[in-house]
Amino acid sequence: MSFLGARAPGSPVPPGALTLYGVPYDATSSFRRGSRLGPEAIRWASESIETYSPVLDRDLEAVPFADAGDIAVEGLSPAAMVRRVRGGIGPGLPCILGGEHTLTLGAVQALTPHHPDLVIVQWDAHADLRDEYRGERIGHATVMRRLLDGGCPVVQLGVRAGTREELHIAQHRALHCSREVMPPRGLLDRLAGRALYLTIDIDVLDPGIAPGTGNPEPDGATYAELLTALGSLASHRIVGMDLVEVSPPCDPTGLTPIVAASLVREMILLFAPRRTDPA
Ligand SMILES: [Mn+2]
Repeated sequence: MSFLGARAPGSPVPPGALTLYGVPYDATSSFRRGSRLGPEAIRWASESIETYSPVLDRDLEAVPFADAGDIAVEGLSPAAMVRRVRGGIGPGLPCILGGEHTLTLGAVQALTPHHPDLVIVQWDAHADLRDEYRGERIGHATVMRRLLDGGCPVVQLGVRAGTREELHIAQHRALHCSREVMPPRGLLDRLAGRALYLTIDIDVLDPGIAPGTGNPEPDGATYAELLTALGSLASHRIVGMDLVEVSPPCDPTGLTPIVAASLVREMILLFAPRRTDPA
């Protein structure tokens, strides 16, 4: 099954088109697993929503994009999964459906050779800045620390949970870290022209909207707040993005994959090259 509106498998898309990938992996999830089922649930839920976004006044029908299916990661160690993701991303604008947050490492490693000035913009309830977690250095709780240690500038938005040490590191080493989901004006100006990778942990949203995630935190953002924040980067240079930590079994109502599918639609409509764009 492909995401709503994706070109049929095998049919050509223009060079540079957005391509969706699933990474069904949750081996390091610490509390409630199930995000390996996220990509398929998001694709399935996408059938229940419209291709048209009234907020953006744009339609997926006008955006040529592909769904490359899932990257085969079952049974791999976290390090091997990261390598598989790094090798599995082709040309064009990747948009990855998780799966646990660890996959962001592989995506960023695939992009940095082409975009050495890459900046990570993260929406997440958690800082994910631990040096290690349960003896592992590669995992969903350490992913942003590995990126930071690797020299990637990181912007953190919507962060409202972490250890004292993590939040200290965020304040001193991140380009920006705030509880707010909206990037401040000055930061938007600083990011203009830079290659940006957007990573959205679904838990940045309030658990009342998106309970289906491994580590829900109260007092999160509304859907509209997140959408407005994403929209603030609509004119920036986005070279990759992901939506992670959707864990369908944690949400018996089935709401979370539908919210996630809506969000993916808006991400595509905001950031994918459009057919009407001048060549
Ligand atoms: Mn998180």
